[in-house]
Amino acid sequence: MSRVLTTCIYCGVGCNLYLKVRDGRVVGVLPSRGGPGEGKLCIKGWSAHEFVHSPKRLTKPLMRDSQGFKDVSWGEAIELVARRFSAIKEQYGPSSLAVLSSAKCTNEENYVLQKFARVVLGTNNIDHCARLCHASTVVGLGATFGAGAMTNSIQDIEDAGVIFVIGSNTTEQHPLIGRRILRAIRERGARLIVADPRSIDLAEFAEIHLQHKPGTDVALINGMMSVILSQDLHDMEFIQRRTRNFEAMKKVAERYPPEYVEGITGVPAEKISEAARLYAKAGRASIIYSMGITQHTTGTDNVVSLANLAMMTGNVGKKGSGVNPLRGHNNVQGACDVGALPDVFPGYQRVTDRQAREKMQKAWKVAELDDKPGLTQPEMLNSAYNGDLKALYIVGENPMLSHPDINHVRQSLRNLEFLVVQDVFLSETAKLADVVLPAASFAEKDGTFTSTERRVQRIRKAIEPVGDSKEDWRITAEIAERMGYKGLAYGSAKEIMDELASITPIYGGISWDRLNDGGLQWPCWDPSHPGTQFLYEKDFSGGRANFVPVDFQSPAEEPDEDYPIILTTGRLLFHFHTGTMTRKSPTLDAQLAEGYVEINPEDAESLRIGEGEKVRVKSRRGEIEIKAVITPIIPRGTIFIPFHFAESPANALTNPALDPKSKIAEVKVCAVRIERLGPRNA
Ligand SMILES: Nc1nc2c(c(=O)[nH]1)N[C@H]1C(S)=C(S)[C@@H](COP(=O)(O)OP(=O)(O)OC[C@H]3O[C@@H](n4cnc5c(=O)[nH]c(N)nc54)[C@H](O)[C@@H]3O)O[C@H]1N2
Ligand SMILES: Nc1nc2c(c(=O)[nH]1)N[C@H]1C(S)=C(S)[C@@H](COP(=O)(O)OP(=O)(O)OC[C@H]3O[C@@H](n4cnc5c(=O)[nH]c(N)nc54)[C@H](O)[C@@H]3O)O[C@H]1N2
Ligand code: SF4
Ligand SMILES: [Mo]
Repeated sequence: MSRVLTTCIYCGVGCNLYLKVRDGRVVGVLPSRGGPGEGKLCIKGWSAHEFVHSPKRLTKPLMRDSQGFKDVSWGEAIELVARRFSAIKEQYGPSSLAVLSSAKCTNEENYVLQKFARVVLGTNNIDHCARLCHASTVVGLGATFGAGAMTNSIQDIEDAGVIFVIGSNTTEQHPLIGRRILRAIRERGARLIVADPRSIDLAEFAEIHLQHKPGTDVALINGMMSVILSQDLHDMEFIQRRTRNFEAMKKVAERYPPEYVEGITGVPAEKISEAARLYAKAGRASIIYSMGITQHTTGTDNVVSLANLAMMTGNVGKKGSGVNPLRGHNNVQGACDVGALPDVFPGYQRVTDRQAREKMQKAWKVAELDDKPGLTQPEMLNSAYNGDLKALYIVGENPMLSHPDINHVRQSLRNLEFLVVQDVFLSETAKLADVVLPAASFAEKDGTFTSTERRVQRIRKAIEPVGDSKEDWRITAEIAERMGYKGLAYGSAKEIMDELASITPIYGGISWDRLNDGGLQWPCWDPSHPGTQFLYEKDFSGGRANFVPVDFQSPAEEPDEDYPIILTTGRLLFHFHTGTMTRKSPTLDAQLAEGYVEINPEDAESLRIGEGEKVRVKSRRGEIEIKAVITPIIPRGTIFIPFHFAESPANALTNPALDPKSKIAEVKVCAVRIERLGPRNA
């Protein structure tokens, strides 16, 4: 038996683990003492190997004919993909093609894919699931501080006097960060504020639980700021020395006294004041947030509000403080960093900036690069729906379950002339493809992931690719070569990182040799730079940080007579997203094998719904049948459905309405109704 040190494939915490290997198979996992998990793993980490040898793994390329899918050789598959991409590019132009990249894949693979889109297809039409996740963080923290990433580090949480968790179910979704929060409370006397419409586990440990109505976060935060201003708890020294635009902020915040905010959020005014005082007097206060904040039509405004709150109290640029978006996928931070976004090259260098383009043209040895930002994910689907987008290359994403309004997604994907899906499993999306390409999993390749705390860490190949599957970057490179471009013919993933680092200033000092001892946190400017534990100690990206005052706006869809209940959606501990991997893990599947809807006991009583009964949930976009779980975790008038289960897909119901600033969809609020199916179906 041998063991290979690598990084967990599931969430953005980035725990280190060993894969135990026997006879060319991964047979188990052991935690590593190093890394953010400190020798511990959550149940997903402990079972991270279980999907690898699933009999359902894709092992051969598939091609669709009139009978359905048939196995084909790599040669045939690559030849067809290259020929069709080239023909569509020739006939309709580069912007008729698009690429969805993957936050499950390595930095090296995402780098290759964005280079493929830009250089070989000739378009900036590249995006990935960060659009559905932290697009509003990238825009909101970009506008206030300068960079859309955690300002501080995981270890920093334990230096905070007060921890303010808002819209993050940390103990289920980032369990090894949840553990730090609990340890900070228990061992260091940290005090906890939780703002979440649901009574999540962390709420039990909170001194104050602000249980506001979904979609009212801007009002809530403005309310806290109005208290801070009226009680003179703001940090005038910090404001004057390090920020701009305070007066405008003050004017807006003052319009939100807590009594007024109570009417919008449903949170008692006194609780809002108490939370404001606790946060402002902490000395060191850390804000931790995630999807409860970002996935709204006001997602950018929500993020900006948290930055405003932190600036007003001087809680940025020092240990134990900051505004900390918990990034979700194992490598969603990295996929953004290396340019799998339609408006930026690697390292957030803008495609509209001539100097940046010239630099990339030189590095990539091409005469010209597209100077217009490409399509975002929802724009790609709409463009396919309208018939403008003709071909889509989807790598490691499952929009048929993960995007809002999946009836629309299905029609859009069906409308394409050519769909290629590259995955480790035949996902709901792959089932619609013309060609399916089998990818090697994290256990079968080398590379790096960048965790939520900007830490670039190694993954290491433990076994040979399962079946005929190949590393994602090799597949992309073969398509490129077949299309006549040799610039992706790298010898190894390490070689890709060297090129990436050479043109990405924040990764400038990163090389594989330096990553063996715990990884490096960006910005890491040069080979002697030690990496950066927390941002903005001296300067913000633009010198000073900006207050951006924002007013409260209601969600796009509110309950009414026809659809009287608010639906919010999200995740559970045991499953990851669309379940492609976790539902193939016997350990995780045994914990929970079926989806459900959380309904408050009083709502259940008035609707005469019993525990475990199947109900129908309907929105303006679709309907599903799902088991009822009656629980006081969820407040009256709201229901919660996890989006993990294909049999009861939450995204058949959700609203695709977008935040105009970041194009993130409002999957955290829409209006629905519940119907009984009657005793026969119970
Ligand atoms: N087990 C597990 N872990 C995961 C994932 C997974 O699928 N499974 N996915 C990973 C990914 S990609 C991500 S992005 C993260 C997401 O991690 P989280 O954001 O923590 O997960 P969610 O369940 O989407 O939502 C978090 C909380 O938002 C609350 N909420 C709902 N509406 C509102 C609102 O209007 N305002 C506020 N303040 N809160 C609201 C919900 O009650 C919920 O408790 O998790 C990562 N980790
Ligand atoms: N209603 C609702 N919808 C949501 C959300 C919500 O809170 N509510 N959250 C949104 C968020 S935050 C996110 S991040 C998205 C996630 O949306 P997706 O990223 O689309 O969901 P996943 O199921 O994680 O899909 C990842 C795919 O990658 C495949 N894969 C794994 N490893 C590899 C590999 O090495 N190579 C390749 N090629 N493929 C691989 C998996 O089999 C899987 O099919 O969902 C979003 N959708
Ligand atoms: S906390 Fe996240 S990174 Fe750590 S073991 Fe669990 S899923 Fe993996
Ligand atoms: Mo996410």
